[in-house]
Amino acid sequence: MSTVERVETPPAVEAVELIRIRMPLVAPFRTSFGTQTARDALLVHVLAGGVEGWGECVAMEEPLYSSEYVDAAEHVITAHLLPRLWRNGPTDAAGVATVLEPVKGHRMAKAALEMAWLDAELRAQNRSFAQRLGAVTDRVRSGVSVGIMPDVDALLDTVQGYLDQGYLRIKLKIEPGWDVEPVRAVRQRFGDDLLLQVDANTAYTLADADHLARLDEFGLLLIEQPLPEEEVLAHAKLARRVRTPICLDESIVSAVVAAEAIEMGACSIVNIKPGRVGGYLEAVRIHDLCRERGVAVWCGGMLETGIGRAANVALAALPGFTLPGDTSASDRYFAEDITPPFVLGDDGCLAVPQGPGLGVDVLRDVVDSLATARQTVRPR
Ligand code: NPQ
Ligand code: MG
Repeated sequence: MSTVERVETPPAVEAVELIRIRMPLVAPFRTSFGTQTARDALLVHVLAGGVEGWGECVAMEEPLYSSEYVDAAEHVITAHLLPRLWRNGPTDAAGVATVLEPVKGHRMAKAALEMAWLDAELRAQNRSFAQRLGAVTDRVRSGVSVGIMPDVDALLDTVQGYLDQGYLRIKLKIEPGWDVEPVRAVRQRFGDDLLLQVDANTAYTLADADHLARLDEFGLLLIEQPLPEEEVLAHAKLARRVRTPICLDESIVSAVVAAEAIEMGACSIVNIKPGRVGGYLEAVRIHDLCRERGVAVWCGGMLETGIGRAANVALAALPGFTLPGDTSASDRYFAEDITPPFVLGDDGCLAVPQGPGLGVDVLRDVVDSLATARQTVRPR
């Protein structure tokens, strides 16, 4: 058979295993929406014509970051998304989002399926995520997200520890009552050259504009998602009242919203999280449109296991990712990961996996030891 212009029939997915795992965090992680001590993750394992693929759903145990949560994601996958995919017949990874388009929202659930389909497809084609997404580098600069601490001394010790490890950028989680003082303390202790930014996870209102402008004197790279998810226009109004660049996270749920937010002047930087926007392919579209408009992007993090981390690192290797991401090493969060761990290099970078698909081996015995529930879904 000729290989020229051959239209390959995508491999039919014959089974989808949904595995819930509980991974303890190395330390509690406090944000403006709560304190997390463990990661309850949902893994998607697809089997298709002798190849396998892995996906990870980034929804949290509780709907505190966004409206999605892991039990709901698992339910919509089994009750709505997989039945649509089975009914449609075999589709390639690029077609998953199209088939699932009639279902509103549930982007983290959709992203997990598309990711598993992509991994299977790429493993079959002997191509990497990095190649498929358009990576232009084999190492990505890494930052770290630092939780709200009991006091400033504990914060300074924690930041010192991360800088000793080689992280290139520090992001402080903030909330009303924990903002100007910790930022001032970190700036004073570590100097003006430290790449420093803050993330409020929607904890403020537009009435706090004058207070947030007090952060201007500290030369922050950006302030991330100060206002509620739906308040895109309010971010544009805030942007005219502070000098620190506004970066959106929670608000950016699609390429369409990203384009509108930029046009409105609501953000000059975008945090790209593939789960939040419905998958890696939509994430690439957001990267592309931001790049066309001169808007810097960086790769966010959702405390991914090595599966999601591998794909994030591949994405962060695209040319528009000009700021260090929350692509931290595995040991920032977990003592034991379900893949060989991502380790921070002496240059403060993580290596982009180059093997087929995600390019990481899933340690099945570790997955099994952490599993709290599992089910296998087949077409019927
Ligand atoms: C953010 N991530 O950028 C998120 C928020 C976040 C690295 O700061 C469990 C699962 C706990 C997902 C805590 C970082 C979490 C989580 C925070 C996501 O806004
Ligand atoms: Mg954020």
